[in-house]
Amino acid sequence: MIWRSLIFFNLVLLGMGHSATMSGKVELAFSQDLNVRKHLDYSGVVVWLEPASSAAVMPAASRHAQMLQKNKTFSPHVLAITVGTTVDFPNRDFIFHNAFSNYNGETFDIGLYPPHSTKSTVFTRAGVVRVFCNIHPTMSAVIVVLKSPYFAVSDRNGMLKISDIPPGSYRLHIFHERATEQTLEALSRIVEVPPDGLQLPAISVSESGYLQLPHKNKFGKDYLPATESGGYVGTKP
Ligand SMILES: [Cu+2]
Repeated sequence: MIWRSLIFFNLVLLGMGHSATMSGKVELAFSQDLNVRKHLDYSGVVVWLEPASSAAVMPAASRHAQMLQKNKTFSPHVLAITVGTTVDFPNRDFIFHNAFSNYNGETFDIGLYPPHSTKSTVFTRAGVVRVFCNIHPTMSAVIVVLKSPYFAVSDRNGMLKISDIPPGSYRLHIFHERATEQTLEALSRIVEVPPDGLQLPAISVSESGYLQLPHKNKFGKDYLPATESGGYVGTKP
């Protein structure tokens, strides 16, 4: 009897329509990044939905994610997660790496760790976390920590898809690391997700007004030249 009620209850939940899908396509305009211009790489745009009414219940999403360190590159370069998610940073290189952030969002530092080991950190604050490696100035990544489980990151073609959305009214938000806050705010809008899903009109994200500044190491100082061999230890706070 209990089993029968449980099955019935689950069917009711399924019947409530947690199944709408929103698809879209983004492109990056006015980019100063040569790769974007030459290869039309539209990856790394984060799109997410927050219920327009604060009363709406947000289900818990996946609580574990991964950002690899491989070929002196963080992969993926842009990672979107929900608040409370643990991110593992496996080091798949033959050299030491670090990951830290001291810029807006959540600040963390997982220390210097050897090849083929891993370190993890939990992200408990919503916001944009810019991630760097304290010994390799060219390494950078972005972790976007969201309160909503309804998010997607665009692929190289700019395609994105968010599944299992309860139909309803949402505010759509967009983030891209090379777009200004004003640009991103102007792209935010209310969308209605009907039970049979939603195809967004194409979204163009302008990189106009973006200024790339060299970032500092974890002590807030400039990176030393050739820090590969022990520069980490030698860097004075
Ligand atoms: Cu590194």
